[in-house]
Amino acid sequence: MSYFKNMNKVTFEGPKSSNPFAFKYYNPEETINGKTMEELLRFSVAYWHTFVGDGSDPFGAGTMIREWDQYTGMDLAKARVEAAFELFEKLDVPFFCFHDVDIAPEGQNLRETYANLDDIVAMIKDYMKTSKTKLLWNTANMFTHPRWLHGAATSPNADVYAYAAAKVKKGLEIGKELGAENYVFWGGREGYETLLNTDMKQELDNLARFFHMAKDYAKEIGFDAQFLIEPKPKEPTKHQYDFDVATGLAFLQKYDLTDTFKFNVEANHATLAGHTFEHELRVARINGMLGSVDANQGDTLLGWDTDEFPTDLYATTLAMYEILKNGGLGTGGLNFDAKVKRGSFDQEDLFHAHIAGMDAFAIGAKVAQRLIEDGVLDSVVEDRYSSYTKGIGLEIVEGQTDFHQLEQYALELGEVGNKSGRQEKLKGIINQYLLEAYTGVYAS
Ligand code: XLS
Ligand code: NI
Ligand code: NI
Repeated sequence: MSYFKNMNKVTFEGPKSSNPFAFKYYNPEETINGKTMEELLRFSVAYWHTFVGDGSDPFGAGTMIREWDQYTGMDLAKARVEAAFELFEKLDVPFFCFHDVDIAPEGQNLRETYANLDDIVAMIKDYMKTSKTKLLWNTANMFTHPRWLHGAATSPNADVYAYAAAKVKKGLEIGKELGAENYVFWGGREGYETLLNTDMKQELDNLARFFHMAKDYAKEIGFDAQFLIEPKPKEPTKHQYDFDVATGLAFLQKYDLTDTFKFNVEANHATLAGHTFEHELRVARINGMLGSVDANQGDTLLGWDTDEFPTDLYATTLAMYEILKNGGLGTGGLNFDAKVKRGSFDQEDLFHAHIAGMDAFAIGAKVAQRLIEDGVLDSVVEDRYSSYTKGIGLEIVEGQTDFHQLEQYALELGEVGNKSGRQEKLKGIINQYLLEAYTGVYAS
């Protein structure tokens, strides 16, 4: 059965096209710094938002009109797989991602849940034989069901902890079965509401033990996917332990897990942490820990995870700047952890949203590559830090100074001179590069 009958395969038509169902900037075959856009951007569809999300919010019921919703239970799960692979093919995306509960309903008990998963995983595996779309990552949902109300691997209840371990064990087996390139841990309720009833040290120690056991089990079954932590500062718990990349990194360092994990950086989570998207990417990159990206955007006027499709070209440009400087994303990708707005309830809106997101990152990638090629920011940074390439600066960098020597040097200085940081000039230049992209200079 076809779920998107009126849709054809989306192809690249270029910036002059007025066909709403064509890519204007994302040309999978075009190369950027030696890689095709398809290889560089590694787009992924998020199963939960696109095939499960119904548009409900705290004030109202679901709004989405989805043909597969004529079914329930396992029939619905199967219909979603059919719809998913049809959409993947029509959008020509190389990857997808899911939580266990997105693909199959939970049963009365864990054994039944496993059986449901086994059925659907077999069906997905079958589809993957003829589809080019691969699994970027899977994960376990350990936040929706009431059993997780106090957390999963940080729950005060050891039975819940064991249940969580079983879910992740199964998830790792599924990842291996479907050839997942990464496995994600987003600490859905790994945090706390109040310190009055919380043993923070025990919860963090337990979380680290959990990650070590996951690592050991993946090794045992020969599942060599990259493990990823996805930081988020708040929501659903008031304080989440994986607050941001820097906090996550300190945790991984303390518990000897830096070799096992990298980060899955989500734009909207950066906003919630009071950072820019590029800040989080930069912290991950300079520490060799940038693994993958949840490509969405938040709304700075709203203090929650709105998970909008990414359309802000300034943000995608600065994000792609970090990704290109990182040499790409390795086994990671740009996963649209993004949902159509509640008022965009037609199935065709799923196409508009993904096309807009893919085009936004394609423009970002082209502009960022030009900024790098022209050394626009590098030359400024190089000049700005040039005092460390000679004289006293070089001695500082080479570790040849101490406070006595620096004091002597400072006493002889009189007053110091500084140079302008020129940030407005740089922002103007970035706008100029972006406008060149709009006017089609980068169209081919
Ligand atoms: C929620 C997270 C979630 C993860 C996967 O805010 O972004 O969707 O990406 O569990
Ligand atoms: Ni996410
Ligand atoms: Ni999120």
